Amino acid sequence: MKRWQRSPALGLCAGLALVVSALAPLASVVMAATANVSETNSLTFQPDTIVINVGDTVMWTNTSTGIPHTTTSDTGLWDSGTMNPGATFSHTFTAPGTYLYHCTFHVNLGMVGSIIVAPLNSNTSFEIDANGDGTPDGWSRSGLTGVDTLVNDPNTGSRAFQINGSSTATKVLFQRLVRSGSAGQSFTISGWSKDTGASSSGGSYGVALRFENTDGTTSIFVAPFSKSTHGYQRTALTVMAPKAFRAVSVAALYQRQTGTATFDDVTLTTP
Ligand SMILES: [Ca+2]
Ligand SMILES: [Ca+2]
Repeated sequence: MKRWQRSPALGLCAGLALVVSALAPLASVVMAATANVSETNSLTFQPDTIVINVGDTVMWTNTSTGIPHTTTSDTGLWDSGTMNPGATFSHTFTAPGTYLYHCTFHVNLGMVGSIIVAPLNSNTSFEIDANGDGTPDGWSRSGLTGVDTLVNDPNTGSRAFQINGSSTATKVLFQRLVRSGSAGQSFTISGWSKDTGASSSGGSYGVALRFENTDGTTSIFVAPFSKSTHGYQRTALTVMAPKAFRAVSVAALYQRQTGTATFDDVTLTTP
């Protein structure tokens, strides 16, 4: 396992964060993906269930030869109105969740569909610990000890992950995704944390994104939390990959700190 504390880039977090801030406005020119759904002669959406990422767009096209359709959100989020053959309608999804929809004309004949808008990583709210070992399933430890564990916390769901500061350790709960890409690709990291006793003179405290670059180097970016006692606060940062990469990790980071930090909803998405 690669160990975060050996990364030469980690000490440069503050500087990198400044660089990221300068780059962030460029993220808006990076195109998100578009997923296509057909409205068919057989009174179906094809495919009827799709999984996309935050920021992606779904485009519906009436591919039938003579049947009007609609794409209409069950909750009123969007409504195409009547779409004749050849017509298209698009909607961009900006928040994770499951979105159900239907065709107004044929809902009683079963013409329904669903869009699942997913973060890139899993178990983001730390709710799942099927083996009961105190580590949220799908997440890995670096620098953590037995005192760093899941705790009962109602921020989102019923669990959050608590890290106790150490003046000498870089403590990281991370999830690694084997996902390659090129320089300039954008990701957004976000998360929530509350803290008791963090020190302004301590190390980094935040949600981190780490690229394993194809040239063997690593690049680390941190969306910081306040280094002080505070209730739940949210942090988020959009980052452009500085180099071609072969994997990315998202992490809760508590480096050479005092006190206790509790993390929840640590997510990696495409903006
Ligand atoms: Ca939670
Ligand atoms: Ca577990």
